[in-house]
Amino acid sequence: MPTFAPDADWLVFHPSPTKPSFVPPPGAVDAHCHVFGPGDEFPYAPERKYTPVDAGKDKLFALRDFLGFDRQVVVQATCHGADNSAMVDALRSSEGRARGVATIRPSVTDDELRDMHEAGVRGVRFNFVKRLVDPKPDAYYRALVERIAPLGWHVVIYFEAADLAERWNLFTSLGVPVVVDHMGRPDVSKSVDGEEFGQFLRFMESGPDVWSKVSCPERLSLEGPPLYSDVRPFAAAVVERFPDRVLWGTDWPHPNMKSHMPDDGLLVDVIPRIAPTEDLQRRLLVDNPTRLYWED
Ligand code: 0GY
Repeated sequence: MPTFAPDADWLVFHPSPTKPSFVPPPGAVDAHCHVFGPGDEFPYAPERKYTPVDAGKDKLFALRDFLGFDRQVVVQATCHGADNSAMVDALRSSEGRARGVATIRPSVTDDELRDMHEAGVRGVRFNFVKRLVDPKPDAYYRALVERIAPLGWHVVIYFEAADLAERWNLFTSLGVPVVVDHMGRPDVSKSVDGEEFGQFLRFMESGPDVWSKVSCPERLSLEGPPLYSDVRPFAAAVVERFPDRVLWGTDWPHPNMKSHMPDDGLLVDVIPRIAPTEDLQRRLLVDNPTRLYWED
C-alpha cells in the first residue's frame, strides 16, 4: 500500500498525449513543470493543501523527449513544502538538462543554498495563492531575497490578479529579477485592454527585469481545449510587447486541474498561436530561458 492516497477528486496527467504538430526549435526549454514524489521516496509535506498522484522524474523526462524539448525547469510544488529533495533529485538525474526553482524558509543554511545551486537551482518561488499556501507579510519575503541575491538567483511569484495591487510595493522592489507565473492569472472573461490586465502590463513595464510565463491556457480558459482561444490574446500581447522577457512551460503534471486534464501535445500546439514567428518562438523557448537558467 502506498503511504499517500491522492485526493479523491484528483485528475491524473494525460496518459498518452498527442504528438504536437509544432516542432520546438533546437534547445527549447519547458520552463515550468513539476515532480510529485513518488511519495514513498519523497514524502509530501505535512502542511500541504493537496495530495497528488505521484508524477516522478522518469515520466517528466519522457514527456520532454516526446514533446520535442531539450531542457526543463522544475519548479518546486507546494505539496512538497520547503523540502526540495524530489526536485533536486530530478535536477541531479537530468545530466544538466534541468534547472530548478526552490521553496525556502528562513531556516535554510548557506550550505544548503550552495548545494542547491550546485545541483542547478537558480531561483526561489514565492507563492501568494491562498488555496495553495498561507502567505506571509512582505518582510518575510524580503529577508529571503537577501539570502538568495548573492547567488544570482531570481524570484518566481505566483499570484492571482487581485493580489497584484495588494503586493505592488513588494513585487516592484525585490531587487532581483522577478518571473510571474501564468501572467498573474488574468480573468480572461475581461477585456485584454481593460484595467485588470492593464495593471499587469504596467507591472511588466515597471522594471527591465520583470518576466512572465505565458503558460497555462488550460487553467485560465473558460472555453477549454483544443485551442483555448480566449487565452490567446492575453498571451500574444505579452509575447509581442516583451519578447525578451517571456518563458513558456507545460505545467505538467497540472496540479489541481478540475475542469479537464489537458493533452500536453495540444498545449504545445498553442505556442505558434501566441508566438507567431520563428524569431519570437526562438526567443520564448530557447534564448530567454537559456539566459535566465543556464548562463551563470
Ligand atoms: C502551478 C499551479 C498550481 C499549483 C502549484 O505548487 C503548486 O502546488 O503551483 C495551481 O494549483 O494553480 O503552477 O503548478
